[in-house]
Amino acid sequence: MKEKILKLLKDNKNEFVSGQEISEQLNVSRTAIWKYINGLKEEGYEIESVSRKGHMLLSTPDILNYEEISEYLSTQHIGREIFYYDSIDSTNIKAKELVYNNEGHGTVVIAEEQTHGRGRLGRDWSSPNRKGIWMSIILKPQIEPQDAAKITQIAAAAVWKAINQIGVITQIKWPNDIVLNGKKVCGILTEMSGELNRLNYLVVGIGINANIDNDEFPKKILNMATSLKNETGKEINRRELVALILNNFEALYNKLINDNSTEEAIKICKENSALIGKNVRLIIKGEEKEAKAIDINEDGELIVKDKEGNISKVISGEVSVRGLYGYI
Ligand code: BTX
Repeated sequence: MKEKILKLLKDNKNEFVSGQEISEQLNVSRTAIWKYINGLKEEGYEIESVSRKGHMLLSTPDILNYEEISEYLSTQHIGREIFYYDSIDSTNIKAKELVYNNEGHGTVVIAEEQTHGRGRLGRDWSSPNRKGIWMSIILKPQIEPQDAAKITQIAAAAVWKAINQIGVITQIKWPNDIVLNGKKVCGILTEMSGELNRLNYLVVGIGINANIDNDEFPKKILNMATSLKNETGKEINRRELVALILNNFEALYNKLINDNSTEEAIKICKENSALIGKNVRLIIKGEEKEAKAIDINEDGELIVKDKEGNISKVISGEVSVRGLYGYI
């Protein structure tokens, strides 16, 4: 009911909607309306309530709940169920808990703040309150476990496309980062549960530094991290960006599931790669080796050429890639 009342107020933004009108349209008592309106006010919606005139929505808070995101959402399944939290340890951890409670394919977990945001290989992910997009998508695809890496490339392409749609051109640093002006604005953490030849589920965690100011980053990552706002000077509409990512993700994901095709996603990852054509350092289980990144294949693997001219594939799981002199 709260969503319906909010929609009615939104449809009549900056106009009063009388209690009677709400009551008649939504078949709800006046007392209940007050309760919902007060709830909305507590969430940060600015609503003017005047006796005999009714309620007028003046402004909506910058929050990432379903009501705010759905305005921009055009998906069928992904993000149609959103679990929204003010502050939790990690959206990936919560998503996995939800799977155990039978939450299904397409459910998305979003938090305004993560107290233990996680990166790959046990690393931390800094996730300050209301400054970024910290979300995880639950997927239950019928694919082989070894195809899970394709999903990370699909997510990277979806994020790249979404950021492009709001007018910012970034690069993709295989396998799981989006970079802007040589610094990281987004990281993706895909986790899976499965057996040897059966995948139970995947959780795709996406972290985007939307409106973080420089002094809000931990000092030790300032040389490699930035935010979209920092680089463009513009405040990012986080709810629109969330919806664009989910819209793009669903379209690219459906191509994999329905046509077994990663063509468009990989094309985006290749054409906007921060690595292809560059000499890179591959760090695999503490060991470093130098090679030139030459391609990304349709399975989402990086193709590299070493000094002797040997060509090999790099699979994303255990590898970190760095530029010869810095992060890229
Ligand atoms: P990664 O292992 O590639 O990157 C982690 C490294 O990036 C850290 O060790 C640190 O150096 C640096 N770093 C930490 N925080 C940030 C930041 N905000 N911006 C840029 N660099 C940073 C990348 O792992 C995958 C990150 C996924 C994060 C999402 S958020 C939603 C979901 N929930 C969760 O716990 N993780 C994912």
